[in-house]
Amino acid sequence: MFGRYCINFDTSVKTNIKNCKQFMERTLVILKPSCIERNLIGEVIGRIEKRGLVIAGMKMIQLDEAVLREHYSHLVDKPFFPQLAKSMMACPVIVMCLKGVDVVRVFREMTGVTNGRKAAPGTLRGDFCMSGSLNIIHASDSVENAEIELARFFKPGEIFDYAPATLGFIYETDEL
Ligand code: FUP
Repeated sequence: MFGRYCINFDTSVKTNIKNCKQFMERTLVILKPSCIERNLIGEVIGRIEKRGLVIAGMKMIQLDEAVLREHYSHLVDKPFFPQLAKSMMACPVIVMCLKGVDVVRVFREMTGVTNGRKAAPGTLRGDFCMSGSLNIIHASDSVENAEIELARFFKPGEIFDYAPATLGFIYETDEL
């Protein structure tokens, strides 16, 4: 009787997940003070979960100027850097490691362009921001930078290698 409703779950999916290099792509996300202070944590995490991305690491930390000078080294000489650094230190932030197939590109697209006023509706910035600097999210812009940024914010052992049971319904086996 119940057999009729049993889902034919492919038991090889978990093995594929562990072994698949593609799946192991990771990205670093920061929920900025403008996200925390505006009570948008749940909105952002909800979209991450609903899209099917795996949260492999997550913690709250207080940023300081030294780490921001490193993280935004490409912007340190810009006139807006002091304001950017101040806004990033306004309260603790949440750093996350997300995993998924093509996750760097997928999450950049979910984030939207830098200026919230120009970000497309449907993106996180396009739905929740009106500012070019208070734009709620940081997302790594390349696979290479993602690994550098993850090493900056996470210690070994703070990122977990697990396979949520839902993955067999998020990806086909041959996508993993
Ligand atoms: P992004 O990858 O979209 O986060 O953008 P950038 O790395 O170019 O910029 C990092 C942060 O610097 C932005 F999120 C906001 C801030 N910024 C400004 O305040 N003014 C600018 O003109 C550009 C960036």
